[in-house]
Amino acid sequence: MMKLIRFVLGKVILFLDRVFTPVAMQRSAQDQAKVDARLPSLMIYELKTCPFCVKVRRSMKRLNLKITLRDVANDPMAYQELMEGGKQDQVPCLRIVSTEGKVQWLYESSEIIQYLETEFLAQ
Ligand SMILES: N[C@@H](CCC(=O)N[C@@H](CS)C(=O)NCC(=O)O)C(=O)O
Repeated sequence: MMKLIRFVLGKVILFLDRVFTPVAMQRSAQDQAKVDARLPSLMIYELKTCPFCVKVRRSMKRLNLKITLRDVANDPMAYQELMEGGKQDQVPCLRIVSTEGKVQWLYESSEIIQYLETEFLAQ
């Protein structure tokens, strides 16, 4: 029963997200290219119907960021990476590779959104 409720809720969340898709901010072609060049250093581990992941994906849309998404439910490798790297069985999680190659695993949707806004809102 709980599985069914979760399934239906997930579909409702995805439907509402599609209907009320946020408007993407616009940058000049040059600025967007600069932003896009930074995105391979970021990766988001997520679940499609997790409301916290939807929140993060909506922020990505608003900020016009095409960050690679890894669905931990359908990609065993992604789940293994998350558990080995981040060490917490929780999504969303943002994997950040610094310019020096240092890897950081950032949990909590509000912190991820704050990070993305700090890095990309003014660019
Ligand atoms: N406070 C967290 C909550 C994240 C959360 O509860 N995610 C769920 C999926 S919707 C999860 O990963 N649950 C597994 C667990 O916590 O072990 C956030 O805002 O990111």
